[in-house]
Amino acid sequence: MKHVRTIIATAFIATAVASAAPAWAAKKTKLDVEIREWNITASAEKIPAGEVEFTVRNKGKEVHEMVLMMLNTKDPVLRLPVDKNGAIDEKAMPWATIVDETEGLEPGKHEKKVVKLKPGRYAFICNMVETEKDGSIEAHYSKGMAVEVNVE
Ligand SMILES: [Cu+2]
Repeated sequence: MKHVRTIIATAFIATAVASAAPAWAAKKTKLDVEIREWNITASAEKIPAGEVEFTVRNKGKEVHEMVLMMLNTKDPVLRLPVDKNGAIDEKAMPWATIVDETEGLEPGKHEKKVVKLKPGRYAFICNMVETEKDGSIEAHYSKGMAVEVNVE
């Protein structure tokens, strides 16, 4: 009888510990994302699912933005469908879901965000479109501003 009681007590403790600190919430993954003309780099290609604290730094000379999207396509991140300007139409992209967005990040500035990510393929993209003095249209995405990060 004594033996059975010990087993029940141990099981109860194990359950209490597990619910207080589930493994996926125990640690926050940190990811550094640097944006500049004309690329984006991330400090890791693969990160674990769960809470991710990412810091976006504008290391360039122009204003940039950062759109974090989950991809439902196998297309390479620099070969996603674009509109006539070479930008991604964020209102018509059945192949992706926006997770987070940082707009108008000035040169030298940074922004920190915390998101919860489930496993999948993600892309950090600068989708800014500017009209130059000569009237030409510059789409930052088409100039190379995207990077892939896989969440496992
Ligand atoms: Cu940009």
